Amino acid sequence: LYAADAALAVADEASALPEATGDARSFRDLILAKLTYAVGKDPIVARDHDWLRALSLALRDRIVDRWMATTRGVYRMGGKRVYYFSLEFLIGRLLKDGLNNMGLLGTAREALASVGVDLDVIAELEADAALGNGGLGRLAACFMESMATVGVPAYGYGIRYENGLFRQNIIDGWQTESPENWLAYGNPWEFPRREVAYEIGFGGAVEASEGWDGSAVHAWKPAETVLAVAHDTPVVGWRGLRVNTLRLWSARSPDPISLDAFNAGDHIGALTARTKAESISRVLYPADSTPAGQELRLRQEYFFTSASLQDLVRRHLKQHREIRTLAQKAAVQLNDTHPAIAVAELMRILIDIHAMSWADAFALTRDTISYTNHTLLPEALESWPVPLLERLLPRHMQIIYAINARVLTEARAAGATDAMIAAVSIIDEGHGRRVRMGNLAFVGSHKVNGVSALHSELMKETVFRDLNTVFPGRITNKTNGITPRRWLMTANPGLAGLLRETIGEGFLDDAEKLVALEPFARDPGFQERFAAVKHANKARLAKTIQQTLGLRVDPAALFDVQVKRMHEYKRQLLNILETIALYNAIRTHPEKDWVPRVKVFAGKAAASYTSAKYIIKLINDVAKMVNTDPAVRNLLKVAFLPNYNVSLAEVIIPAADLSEQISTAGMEASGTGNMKFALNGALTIGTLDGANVEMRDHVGADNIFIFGLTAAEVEARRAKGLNPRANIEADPALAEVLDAVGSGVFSPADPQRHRGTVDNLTNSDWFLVTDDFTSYSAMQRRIDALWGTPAAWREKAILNVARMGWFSSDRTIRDYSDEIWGLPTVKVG
Ligand code: F55
Repeated sequence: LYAADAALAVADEASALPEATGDARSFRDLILAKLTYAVGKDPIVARDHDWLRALSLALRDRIVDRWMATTRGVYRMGGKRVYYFSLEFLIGRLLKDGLNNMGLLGTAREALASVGVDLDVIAELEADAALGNGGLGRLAACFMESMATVGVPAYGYGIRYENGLFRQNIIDGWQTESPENWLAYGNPWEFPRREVAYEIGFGGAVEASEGWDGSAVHAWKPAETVLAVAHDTPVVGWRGLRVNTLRLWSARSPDPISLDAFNAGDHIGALTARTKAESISRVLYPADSTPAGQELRLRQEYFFTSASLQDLVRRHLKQHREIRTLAQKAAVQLNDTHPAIAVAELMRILIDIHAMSWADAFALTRDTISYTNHTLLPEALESWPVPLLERLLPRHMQIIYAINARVLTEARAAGATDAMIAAVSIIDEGHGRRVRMGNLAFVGSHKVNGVSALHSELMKETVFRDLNTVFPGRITNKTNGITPRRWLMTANPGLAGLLRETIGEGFLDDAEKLVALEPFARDPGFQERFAAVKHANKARLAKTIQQTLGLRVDPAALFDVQVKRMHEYKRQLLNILETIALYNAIRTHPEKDWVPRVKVFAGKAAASYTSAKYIIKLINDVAKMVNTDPAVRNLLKVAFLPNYNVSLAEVIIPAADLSEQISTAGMEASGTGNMKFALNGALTIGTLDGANVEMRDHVGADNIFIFGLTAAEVEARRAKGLNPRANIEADPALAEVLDAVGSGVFSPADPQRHRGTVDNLTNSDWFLVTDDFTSYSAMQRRIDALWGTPAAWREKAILNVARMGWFSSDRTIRDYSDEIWGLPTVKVG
């Protein structure tokens, strides 16, 4: 008898607990064994955290069986593997998603209930792994799950940050940041691999000598070395059929302590080398679109890129013996330019270590690597000062110059003008000499992709125009997607259950089968049940709002939601200004039958992004006034929820009626939150930007609320000169709002507080808030009108769910596999 069984027998007598049956019984026994022998707790005294750990370890055992089977199978097949290089993996919690994919959600619930533990309560205690900033990091996490699902053998490579994205606190309406400590209770999902460690060099010099055939041989002698140690996390695909690996690198010092210094009494100095080395994997940069210019960031980029390339080359040689076949067996996908130094590092490995010729090495590098771009904003394109690269990575700088010389010669031969040469060059001569990482990634890749149809077209016209001329056909589009396992099944079990009852199980394996729902869109009985699920999700969010903000909101109101990173181009400001206009209108026209609305906001601003922080403060200032104004009669509430992360998104998104996707057209590369909302039955108010354009094509123009200038119109207006004053003059409601904000109506204790925000809008308005305000406001009133006809609203919402299947990241991954990686995929299920 297990000690755990004995303890349980005692507990069982004390209270009448439901009996577990069948699978749940054996799973309960596994949980109890973990609790006893791995956690070291008697069930009688175990706390919630202990149960969470025990359950996670029990689930992990089941996953590991499949993991080894997958890994063995992949090895035996001898085929190609994908290596997804990303400085960010915004994975969130893994327990429920893992249970769901393993088909163990019900089993685990029953097993725990039989020992008096509530799965939902302990699942909430899991730390949210926030190893990313926003969409780019979350996309990497969705892709990992989809690659396991559709049978793409893949490794995700990144950094095991000790501190993920900062925790956001809202104090008196202002954002403050504090460190996030996701590893505080340990991490049950990871396996440290101390034996898998690589040396990563920095600094030093390059020694050139003559090889046996008279050619130059280069040996880089780094001045410093850091160790990269692997930590592996299994990534389970749908139905647990395949399990891939997320391998995150942790930095360690080769000499943990200087004993000489320590013995001489310098106890702190004895640790400085170690602290410096290990700082590389200490913290995620909260950069979000503007790259951090620090040396540490470049060290992070090279650290994980070099470790990952060393690892995959070692794996390749072990299995295939021959470096020349690398591109047939390995596809390296660069998630933005953060790992772009891979181009130079792989060249260095091939030339300096494997003695390959330049031409062969470059062909092999290009055939192996491909690159995804996530932004066109010029200020967001990564570049590094030449002197910094020269000092930190001298051999790579040589290689970059050599690549550049050949690319420019090729361009010249193809007829490039001086201006084109300057644009194609990896070295930017315009702003002090800098290495353009986008250009390096582009020339070192066989395919370069954007993340929505519009974005990929704009890439060809803007940042990569000349590179596209010199290398026609290299740019391709891969519209983003989201995993329906996490974003529908796990986050919205109520809707997933209703869909199953209505259209059967097919959509679970193939999200495009959601179209089977179309015939039910007008069915009153189905509409009722659909609305009931939404209502329950809204009641849950209302509870969260009450608990975190002490604000009561009515689940019957229209829940209007904008959650995403705080950024001027995403235009949370447009939303809050329109909210103020509505507030004014409700007070001036109390007789009208206003639609009760709850405006929900959440999102982090980069710590140094002052204007974004002022927008957060403005939202909170407005909330304070609106939420307590009796004249509003509860028709309008404003809630800013602190610390937006994946776990909070899982509560907010299923509860939304209206999804705000209102970026200045041409500026949001794709968006992925837009897809999550629509899949969960929210209607979208949005501009023709990013993937909104394709969402309109799929759900139908009648089922999405598009307003505002197009990307071409935005460009034209900027070219001819913006005129915000004219826009303000033309719309009295807007003028009134700006007057109120600017004169301190919402900040009576500090009337000047929002002056800067208003002045910026009045004098420059780069993001065209005043240009789009009027059409946005008009569209909101049309939305009010539709809300008044629930059957019509519900029909549109249901059609959104039915038609969003194409935005599954399974489809995206199949597209990458077919058109970039050259890999087969399998049917799911
Ligand atoms: C993080 C660090 C730096 Cl240095 C630059 C950018 C980022 C970042 O987080 N970018 C990001 O999230 N970009 C987003 O990528 C999504 C996935 O492709 C897109 O949907 C979204 O439009 C884009 O803004």
